[in-house]
This record gives sequence, structure tokens and C-alpha cells, in this order.
Amino acid sequence: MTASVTAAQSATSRLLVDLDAATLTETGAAYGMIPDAAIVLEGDRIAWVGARNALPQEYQHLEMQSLGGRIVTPGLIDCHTHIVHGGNRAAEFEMRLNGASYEEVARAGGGIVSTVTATRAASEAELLASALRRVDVLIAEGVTSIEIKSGYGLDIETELRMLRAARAVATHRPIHVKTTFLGAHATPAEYKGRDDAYIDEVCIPALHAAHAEGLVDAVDGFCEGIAFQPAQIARVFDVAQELGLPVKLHAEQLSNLGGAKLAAQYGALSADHIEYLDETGVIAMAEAGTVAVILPGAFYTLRETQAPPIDLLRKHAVPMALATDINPGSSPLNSLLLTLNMGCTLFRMTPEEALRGATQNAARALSLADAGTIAPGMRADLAVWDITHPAELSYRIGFNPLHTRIFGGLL
Ligand code: DI6
Ligand code: FE
Repeated sequence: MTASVTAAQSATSRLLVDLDAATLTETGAAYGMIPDAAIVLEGDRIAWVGARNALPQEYQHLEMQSLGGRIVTPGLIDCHTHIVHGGNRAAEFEMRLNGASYEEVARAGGGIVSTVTATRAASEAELLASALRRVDVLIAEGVTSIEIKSGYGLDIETELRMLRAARAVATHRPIHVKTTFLGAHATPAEYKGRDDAYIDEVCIPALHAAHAEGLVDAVDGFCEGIAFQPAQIARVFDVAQELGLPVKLHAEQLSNLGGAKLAAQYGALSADHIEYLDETGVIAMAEAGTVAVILPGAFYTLRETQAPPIDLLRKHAVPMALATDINPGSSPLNSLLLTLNMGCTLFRMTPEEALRGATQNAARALSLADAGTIAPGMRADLAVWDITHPAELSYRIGFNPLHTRIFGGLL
């Protein structure tokens, strides 16, 4: 099949035709599929989508662009990343595989502390440059929106620098960025054993400062035995609430501290990881409309054996998203397509759940009201794939069938 897409950089109305199918539309069909579809773009928005033979009269004069019988999905959305960070942990990875214990790695300066040190040492330009290399790989897979967290600075200045670099990603590349303040990620060495003092003296003042600079779209925390207790997270969430910011939480990744339930009490956008989530937590999420963000990259890297409770999430109709969790420690996974495959193979999610997880439900986890589906009024962020069935997106391993990415109506 040969490509026959004409690049039109103007922001006038255009008609995309010769689609084998448009997916994730609002029809009730599997994948929201409309076979033999047409899509009308007006500026950076979708004006109309439907069967080609049902194209309204008013659009019939438009310049037509053929997509050569390909399948179109919404642009993909990676709703949980730590893509801005200094350094990497390859040496630690190697030490572990040569038999070093967790303690030996920590004594050699490894673990999250080493990423904090590298991030503090990096300038904003350096943080941006290294993030852009990773972002470019996602863009090449049809990703049009990402979330980026702070949380490797753990001092006021570096948390702000990370968030400025995160915002700068969207000015250097055609991608939407939602920023998340994750000051409650870990306690830095200088506050060892004084978690509460860290929350009061660094985390909360950093949140106020970042918010004042317009750098925060949501507030996150790491609720875990090795990180922060629910009561400490609640203090940060109280501040988020005062500032009118939505919250989300790394919850139930390694144990069950009731983090998802706590997040749900604050009307959280999402609870993420959730391998150890129980039914009470699932019900709390269902009632609050909190999205379950599934992160198979960390599960795989940590060789975790407890899978997230996919059946319970289905039973209570909790929307599921899938994300990379790109970070240098527990998830050096720089592919959202591979993440879809892992969600299916490791957790038995269906290919349709996986695709909705990286589009529609990922948008919801980020409170992105105008992305994640192909519908009138939504942003014209689309991915055109050289595939004949949408399940191919999660079926293949290490293969990228992206043909064209359309961002804000532009090819
Ligand atoms: N969950 C994780 O798995 C990571 N952070 C988090 O909140 C680990 C981060 C790291 O090791 O750098
Ligand atoms: Fe994470």
C-alpha cells in the first residue's frame, strides 16, 4: 500500500478520506470503529467524523487528503512519566545483575538518591535536552500529549527547574504537556529520618512556589512504606485542594497502605500502579471517578509478581489507563506501544482496553477534556497507522507502524 497523504500546513478546513477506519469515535461499536470513514478538520479541531458516504453537503467541496486506506486513532497520550531527570542508572542495573544487593547498590550511591544528585547537578537546558531525546521517541510513536512529573529535585530550586524544563518541552516540540508536582516522591538525604520536616519545610513551600509560577497542573505523591505515609500525603493534598489543583497518587505499588482510597477521598484524577489494590480501594475509586493508571514497565523492571486487579477494576467499571512511567529507576521503558503490549500480555487487558488506556482514559487521567477521542470539537491530534486491525498496535513487540502523526490539525 502506498502513501498518498498530501501535507497541508495551512489551518484551513480539510477533509481526510480513504480511511479504512476511524477508531475511538463515540459510536458504540468495538473500538468505536467507523469503517470507510472521513474526518473533517477545521483549524486545530475535528469538525466532523463519520462514514464517508454520510459526509454532510457543507463539507463536500473541501480539499481531500487520502490516507491510503489506513487506520486512524486519536494521538496517543502517555499519562504518567518522569521523563525530565538527570543521569541514568545503567551502572546500578549492571551491579544488580552482577549480584550486588540492594544495600550494596545504595552504599555505592545508587537508587533514587543518585538520580536526585544528577538532577540537582543539571541545568534547565541540560534537563530539557535529555528529556527531548526521550520525548522524540514517543512522538515517533504517535504520542501527542504527555504528563511530566517533578520529584527528583527534592529541594525547592530543583523541583521548580524540573517543572520549567517540563513546560519547555511543549515549546520545543509539537506535543501537549501536563505537569505534575511530585515533591512527595522521596525524602532527600539531608532530611533522612525527618520526613515530616521535609514535607513542611521543602515539599509544601515548593508546591506554593511552583503554583505561583504557573508550573503545576496536578499534585502527586508516592504513598508507600519506603516513601510517605497516607497522613503525610494528606497534608500535601490539603494544600493542593486549597490551591484548587487536582491530585493523583502513586498508590499500592509495593504494599497496600490504603493510598487509592485516600486519593479517591480527594476526588483524585488517578491512582497509579495499584498492584496491591483491594476491592475496597477499587470501589472507592469507582465512586470518585478516579482512573486506574496501569504501569507495566515498573512491574516488569522490578520483577513484581502481584498483578493489578484488572478483573475488579472491570467489575466496578473503573476506567483503566496505560502509561510508560518512564523513569531511570523502576521503569526505563521509553515506548508507549510496548507498554500496550505489556498491558495485554502481562495483565490480560484486551487490545481495546489497551488502546482506550492510551487515549480516552489517559486523557481523563490528565483532565484533558479535548483529547483522546475522535469527535467534533476535539483537538485534531491523530495518529495514522499502517495496520489493518487496531489490535496490531498492542500485538507486535518492538515494531512501530506509525505512518503519519497529525498535531493540532497539522501533519
Ligand atoms: N514509583 C517508582 O517505582 C519509582 N518512583 C515511584 O514513585 C521509583 C523511582 C526511582 O527509582 O527513581
Ligand atoms: Fe511513577
